[in-house]
Amino acid sequence: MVYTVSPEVTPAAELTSAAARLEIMPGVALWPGYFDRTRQASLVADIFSRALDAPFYRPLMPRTGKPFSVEETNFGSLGWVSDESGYRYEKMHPLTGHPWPAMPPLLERTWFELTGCCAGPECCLVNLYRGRARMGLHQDRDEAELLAPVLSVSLGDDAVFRIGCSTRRAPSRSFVLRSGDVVVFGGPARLAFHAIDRVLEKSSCLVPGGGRLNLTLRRVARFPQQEDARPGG
Ligand code: MD6
Ligand code: FE
Repeated sequence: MVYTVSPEVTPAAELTSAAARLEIMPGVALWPGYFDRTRQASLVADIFSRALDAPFYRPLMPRTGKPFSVEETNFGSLGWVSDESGYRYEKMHPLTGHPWPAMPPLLERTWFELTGCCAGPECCLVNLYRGRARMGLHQDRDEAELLAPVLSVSLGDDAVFRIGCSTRRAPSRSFVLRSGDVVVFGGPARLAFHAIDRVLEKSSCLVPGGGRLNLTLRRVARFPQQEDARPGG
């Protein structure tokens, strides 16, 4: 199946301040300022309120057990976790033992608008970057459904996002992700290595206490068998 980030999908006017869709490279689309300032502020408030039941924590690296510099939590039926035994999806928060809070409806709606998928994401990973936190070069590859793209929303401080291709040492390119930006990547870029090399501290005052939030929405389980559950279907 040939995957495309559907160009005919235009965001609902009431959700957005800008509808421009830029193709960064094949399979990687960026909507700069997709969420306006009001939506950004309400998303941040919503995230911290949901996180009262699922506190941010520092996951541990597989094998070494070294803590991430980023703090994380999740929303949705499955959360992405990491510890000495590896990366995986779990139904419960590792510290509270409770199910993750529900996915914010605005994010779920954005998923359907921008990905063209008919099946929703089970996971919203929330990354909180404070101080000099960063994220090393990685692939998102713990999902069973690699036909589904990954959608990410940036809030707060600007960050330098680097993306290459599916081999770690291939050349990469960098661009700045700003508050309100949405990135969707899939198809030929679904397994591209990517990183947050640095966050430009105090470039925004959106996040209480400073820093940057990133929300990464992922479809984890295989799509239902109908053709129309697939991207662009
Ligand atoms: C971040 N983002 O922006 C980390 N992964 O903080 C990701 O790791 C990411 O932005 C898959 C797709 C889009 C992303
Ligand atoms: Fe990622």
